[in-house]
Amino acid sequence: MEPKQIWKRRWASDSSPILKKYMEVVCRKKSAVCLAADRYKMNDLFQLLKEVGPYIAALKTHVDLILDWDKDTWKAFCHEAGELDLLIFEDRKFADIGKISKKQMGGIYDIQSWSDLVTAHLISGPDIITGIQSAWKESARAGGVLLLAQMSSRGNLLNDQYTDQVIQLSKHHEGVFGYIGNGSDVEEIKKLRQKVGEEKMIWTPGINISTGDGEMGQRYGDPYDAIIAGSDCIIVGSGIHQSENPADSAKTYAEKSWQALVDRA
Ligand code: 6AU
Repeated sequence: MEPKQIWKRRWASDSSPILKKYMEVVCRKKSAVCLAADRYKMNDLFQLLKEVGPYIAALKTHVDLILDWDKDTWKAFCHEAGELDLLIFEDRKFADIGKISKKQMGGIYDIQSWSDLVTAHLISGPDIITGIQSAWKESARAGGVLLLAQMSSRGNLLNDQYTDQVIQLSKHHEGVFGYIGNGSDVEEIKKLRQKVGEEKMIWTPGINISTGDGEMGQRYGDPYDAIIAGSDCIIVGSGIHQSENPADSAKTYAEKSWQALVDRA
């Protein structure tokens, strides 16, 4: 199936190059899986990427979790990810004022030079989107912001009213790629899709084939159900990287995600 059949209005809208790139990668690889690569050593990350890379459409990093990080090794890692036809998504959860968030896209990690996507909270107001986008522009790169509209963790403070405000303030901003939604609850995803409409992405963490509660207040929902409810990408961490065979698990999540996209179309 082609992106335009799967995503209809999201494909047809005159959207950012990153949005189109994501939809094309998903169709090429038949996977709407983003791996949350929460490993802490470069060797472990290289190993995971090698095993799982063919079955995922995006790689989500927390660059500041890596104990032996250095610039050159990271550059090589990003190059390998690029060779595997992936989007690189730094889950930085920016939250400061626009000009500081712009600076935080640089700094030691220089996120603006290698990321395709980043996460941000809208708590400081919409200038954060402008700040992040201007950092990418300075690096002559295109990128997209995923705003946290909901969260998967127990007791989080992102209530319905907050979600509404995030969407109202940002829905028409071309620098916004889409929203993070709560993958552990199909009703929440459906509500979010209604509020967001058809033009922006919804990506959902809190996904595991073993649904229920995870560690430290994390909650999990089913991969297939999340996409049917309106998610465009399932973000899976421990379900893949802590399984006995990460490649087999990634393949299973990829198949479920693709089947759900086809069934939803
Ligand atoms: O599958 P897990 O629970 O091992 O990993 C989930 C990943 C982690 C979190 O930092 C991230 O998803 N996450 C996010 C994101 C992507 O922004 C938001 C949220 O509400 N819940 C959540 O778990 O790397």
